[in-house]
Amino acid sequence: MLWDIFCKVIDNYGDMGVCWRLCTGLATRGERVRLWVDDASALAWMAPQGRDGVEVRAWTQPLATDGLVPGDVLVEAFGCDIAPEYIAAYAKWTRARGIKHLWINLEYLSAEAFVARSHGLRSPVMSGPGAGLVKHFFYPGFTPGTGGLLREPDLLQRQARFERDPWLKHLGITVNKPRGERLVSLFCYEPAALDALLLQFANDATPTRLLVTAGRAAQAVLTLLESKNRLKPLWNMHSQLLISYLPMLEQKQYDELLWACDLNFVRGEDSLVRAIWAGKPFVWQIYPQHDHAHHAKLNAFLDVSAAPASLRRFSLNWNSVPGNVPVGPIDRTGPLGPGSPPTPGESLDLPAWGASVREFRARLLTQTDLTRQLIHFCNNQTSV
Ligand code: TRH
Repeated sequence: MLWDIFCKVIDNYGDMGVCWRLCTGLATRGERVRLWVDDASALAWMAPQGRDGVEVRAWTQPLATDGLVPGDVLVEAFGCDIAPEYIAAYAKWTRARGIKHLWINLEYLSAEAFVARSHGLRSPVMSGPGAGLVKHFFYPGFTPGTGGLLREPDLLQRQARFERDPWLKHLGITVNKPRGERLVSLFCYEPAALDALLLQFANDATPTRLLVTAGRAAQAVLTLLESKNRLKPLWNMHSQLLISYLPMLEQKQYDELLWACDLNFVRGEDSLVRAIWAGKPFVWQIYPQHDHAHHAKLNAFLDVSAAPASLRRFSLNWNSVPGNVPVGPIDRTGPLGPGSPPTPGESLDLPAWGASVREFRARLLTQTDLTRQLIHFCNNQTSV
């Protein structure tokens, strides 16, 4: 089949990141894809080599549809409002040939209960150039009855072949093994608890090398360090925290970064899924929404992933969910009661966090991946 996938870049990298993974996943399974995107600039670092079977096209306004033969499947990523010119062309094309139309609305990922209820629902289009067509809602998810998660077929084999030391060397990162350095990746927005986290690492008995991803995470750390070093120059006096700044990585390299680290801080949507597949302890910063809808979404994820109590607390703090204290600085004595700062063992209990993510991952690996589910879903639709 030929797939037309529409993507509007709202902010950050997730819109592009998810769409690109879907495109390559479809191409891997022998499908042909056109990715229509209003701003393809991130692909220059995310996927500089492109991908056979995936054609990237500019989503111009208006969209030039002269001579365009529409695809078999139309995917609207994250309710991006597909160009009306394209919808008109698609409706005309499918009607003229009496062929079935397949219009998929790919939704955001959530662990909330509504996802399983809403996955696959039909929504007749009542007005505009697509009137008379039907959209299908496709919800990624973590439980049976949802659309599943993006996962490439050779993921486990690539992970098994991965060698951390040469990979780190290639990126110019040296880890002081005799010193027992812990490797931590940081991909975040501007969490209020960032200051406390840096302090926690600086005071920890285990030294930490923090690999800070390019963009907002690096900017947040640099801004903080500027004032920290000025106001409290001795905050990291034993150099227990060492910081390296990463360039923009290709998407595949970003995955490898997650495999290489002992602890990953991830954000948004796509890196969350990749952190699960990495099977390493991780902390998620959810994309903040103005109406605080992300609080329920975060709790639903912590529930479905059966996060240990210490990780749950740490995550709520990292996301500054009201009623919680920021992570660290560390109370090395007191029992952990409501509102008291986490003790170090509990706040960074990597063995427990690692065991829980591996268990969750094993459960998710039994699910059919999103791309296969989507192809199956489209093959089984009969409406014309
Ligand atoms: O960038 P994000 O915060 O994207 C967000 C979320 O998707 C959010 O749900 C959405 O509403 C908002 O965008 C618009 O985080 P996310 O989803 O993890 O996407 C990051 C992508 O960038 C992911 O595919 C990994 C990729 N990446 C690289 O390829 N190289 C890098 O160096 C880094 C740091 C990321």
